[in-house]
Amino acid sequence: MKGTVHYELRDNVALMTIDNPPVNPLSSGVRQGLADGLSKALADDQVAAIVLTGAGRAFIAGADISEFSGKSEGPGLQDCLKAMDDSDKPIVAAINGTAFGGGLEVALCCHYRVIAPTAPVGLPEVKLGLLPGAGGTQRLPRLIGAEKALDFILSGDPIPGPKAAELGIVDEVADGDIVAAGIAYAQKVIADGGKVRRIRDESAVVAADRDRPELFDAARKSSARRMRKRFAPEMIIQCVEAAVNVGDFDAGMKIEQECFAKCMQHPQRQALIHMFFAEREVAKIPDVPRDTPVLNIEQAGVIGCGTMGGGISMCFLNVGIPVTVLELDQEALDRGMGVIKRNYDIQVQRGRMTAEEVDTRMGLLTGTTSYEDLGTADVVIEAIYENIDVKVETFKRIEAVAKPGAILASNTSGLDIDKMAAATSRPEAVIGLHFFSPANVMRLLEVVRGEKTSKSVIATSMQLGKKLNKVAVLSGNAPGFIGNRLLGGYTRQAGEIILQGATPYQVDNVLLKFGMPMGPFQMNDLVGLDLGWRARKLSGMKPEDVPITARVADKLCELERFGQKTSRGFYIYPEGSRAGQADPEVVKIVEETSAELGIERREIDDDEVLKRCLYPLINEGARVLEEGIAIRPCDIDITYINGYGFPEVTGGPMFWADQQGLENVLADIKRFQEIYGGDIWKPAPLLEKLVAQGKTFASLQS
Ligand code: 3H9
Repeated sequence: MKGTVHYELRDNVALMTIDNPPVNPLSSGVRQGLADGLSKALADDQVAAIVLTGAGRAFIAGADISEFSGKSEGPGLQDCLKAMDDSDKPIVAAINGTAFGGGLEVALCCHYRVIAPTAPVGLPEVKLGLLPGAGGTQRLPRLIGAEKALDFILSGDPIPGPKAAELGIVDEVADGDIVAAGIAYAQKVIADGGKVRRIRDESAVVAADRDRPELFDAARKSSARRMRKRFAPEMIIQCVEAAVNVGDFDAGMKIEQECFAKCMQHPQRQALIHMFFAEREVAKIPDVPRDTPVLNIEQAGVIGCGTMGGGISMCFLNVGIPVTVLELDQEALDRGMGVIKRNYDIQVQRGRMTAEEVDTRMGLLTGTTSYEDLGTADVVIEAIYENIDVKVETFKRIEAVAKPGAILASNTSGLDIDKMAAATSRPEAVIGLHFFSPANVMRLLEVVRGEKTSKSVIATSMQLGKKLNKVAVLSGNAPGFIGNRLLGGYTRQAGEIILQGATPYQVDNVLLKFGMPMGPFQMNDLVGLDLGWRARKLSGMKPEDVPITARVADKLCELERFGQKTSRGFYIYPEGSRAGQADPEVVKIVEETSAELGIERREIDDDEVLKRCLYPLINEGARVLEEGIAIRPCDIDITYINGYGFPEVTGGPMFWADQQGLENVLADIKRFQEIYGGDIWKPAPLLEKLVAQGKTFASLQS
C-alpha cells in the first residue's frame, strides 16, 4: 500500500502526520493509516484531542489520481471521513502546506482548522472533470454560503491561507511552527470542554440561501461562458443546490455521490486526468536524467522586437528576468518597446496589474542596436523572420558576442536548427525555443533539440519553460517540428473541402462545435491572408503553380480582403468587431474557383468535414512518433492543446484517436485514400501496426 500516517503522543494529544511524498495524496496506505490512527486515538483514554498534519511541503494534495484508473486497496475515503466526522474527540487540522481537493475535504471533516500563511487551499476537481466528492460540495456551502462556495469550487483556483481565513474556511492563521500551533489550538479546545464542531450540523448559512435561485442561474451562466462544453460544472451546481435546498446532510451527500459517479464515468474526466499526467510526463526526457546540471538563467537577450520578440521579452520580464532586446534600427526598436509598454498598460486598464508592476517590468528591459550588448546574457533568442540564410548569418553574429556557456536559441517555427548550429563553433549550445503567438499568452514552448545540443542545454531549456510558466515539450529537429508538421494536413484539407462543396462557414462551424476556439478560415482571417499571397508574389510564383488550396485566399487578397486587418477576408467584420459575418460574395468566389479547377461540387456532411480535418493530424502524429520526433503520444497531445487550441476535454489528438477506436480511424483513412488519394491519406505504418495488434497509442507509453 502506498503512503503511511505516523502516530505519536504529545501529552494528551495524538499527532497524526500524513507521509506520502512528494505531495501526500490520499493513497491506500494513507487511508489505512488514517483509519488505524483514529481507532487508536479513540481507544486511548489518555488522548483528549487529535491533530492531523502533513509531512513535507503538502498537507494533502487530494485523492490519489493514479488510483482512478484501477482497483484501489485499503479502506474507502468516505468511511475514513465519516469516522473522523463522528469522532467525539476533537480533531484539529494543522494545514502545513497544499490542501487540495480531497485534502481540503479531509480538513473540512476535522472539527477545527489552523493554517500556515503560505499554505494554499483549493478544490481543483473541476479542472480534472470532477467535483469535490468527499463532502466538499455539502460542507463548504454550510461554512461560507452557496455563492462563495460556487465561485470557489467552479473556479478550481487555490487561495492562500490568510484568504481562506477571511472566507471562514479555516479558523486561524498561525505563523511559525504549524504543528505547535495545531497542538496549542487543541489544548485550547480541551480547556474549553473538548467540544466538537461538525460542519455537517451547521444549517443557518445554507438556510439563508434557500429561495435564492438567482445564485444558481448566475453560476450556470458564468460557467457556460467560461467552461464551454464542460460536463462537471453543472454537476457541481446541482450538488450545491442540494446542500441548500435539500437541507438534510446525508441526502445531500447521496446526491454528491451520484453526481461524482457520473463525472467519473464521463470521457471528459478521462481526458482531463490524461492531461494532468501528460503535463508532468512531457518534462521527463528519457536520455536526459533528472540530475543533469542546469545553467542559471539570470539574464536574457532577444533579437528582434516585433510581435514575437516583444512577446518573448515579456515572458522573461513577467518572471523578473532582465532582458536586453535588439533591433538594428532605432525606430523599429522604439516602436517594439512601445508596443510592450502598451500591452502592459492595457493590463493595468483591465485591473490585472498595477502601474508600479509595469514600472518594475519595464525597468528590467533594455533596448539596444548593438550585438555587443548581448554579451552578458545567459540565453540569447533570435526572433527574426523565417529565412534560413538570414538566421544562419544571425547565429554567426550571436556567437561572436555571446559569453561562453550561454544558450544560443532560435524561435524558428520549423527551420533546421542544425544548419544554424553549424554556423557556430559551439553547436552543443544551440537549441530551438519555439514560442507561440502571442508569446506572453500561449502556454506552449516547443523545445527543439539539434543533433549536437548538449543534455545540459536541453535540461536548462525545459526548466526555463517551467520558470516562464509555460509547458515545454521536446521535439526532434525535422521540418515543422511536431506542431507545424501536423498542422499542414489540417489546413490543406480545409482548403480542399471548400473546393469540393462545403462553405468556409460550414467547416469553421464544425470545428467550433468540436471545441476549437476558431475554425481554420477564422484563423486565416486573424493571421492575415496577405502573408502567403505576398510571399508567393515575391517568389515570382506563376498563378498556375499556386496550390489549389490557396487559390480562394489569393483571390480575396486581389480584392484587398486581407482578413480582420482590412475588416474583410473570408468573413466581413463590422466596424470594430472581431466577430465575423458570413458573406455570400465569398461563397460565390469559392464556387467559381471550383468551376475553374473543374471540381464538381457536392454536399459534404459535417462528419466527413470533421474527420478529414482531424484525421491527418493523427496519421501524421503516428509518423512523427515513428520517426522519434515526438517522444510519446502525450507530447503531441500537450503540443496541440497548449499551442493550437485543440480542446482540452478531448485529451489531445492522440488520446482522442484512442477514444474513437484506432481501427475506426484507420478504416476512415483508408476510405479517404480510395476516394481522394495522395500521401496525406497513406496510412502511417505505426497506425496500421497498432490496429493489427489491437493496441492504442496509450499502450506506447505504459
Ligand atoms: C480529488 O481529490 C477527488 C475528491 O474530491 C473526491 C474523492 C472521492 N494524486 O505537480 P507536481 C504527483 S481529485 C496522485 O510535479 P508541484 C504528480 O503526478 C484530486 N499523484 O508537483 C507528480 O508525480 P511525478 C484533487 C499526484 O509541486 C508529483 O506528485 N487534487 C497528485 O509542482 C509531484 O507533482 C488535485 O487536483 C494526486 N492528487 O505541484 C491536485 N498530485 O513526480 C493535483 C500530484 O511522478 N496536484 N501528484 O511526475 C497538483 O495540483 C500539484 O501536483 C501540486 C504540487 C500543487 C499538489
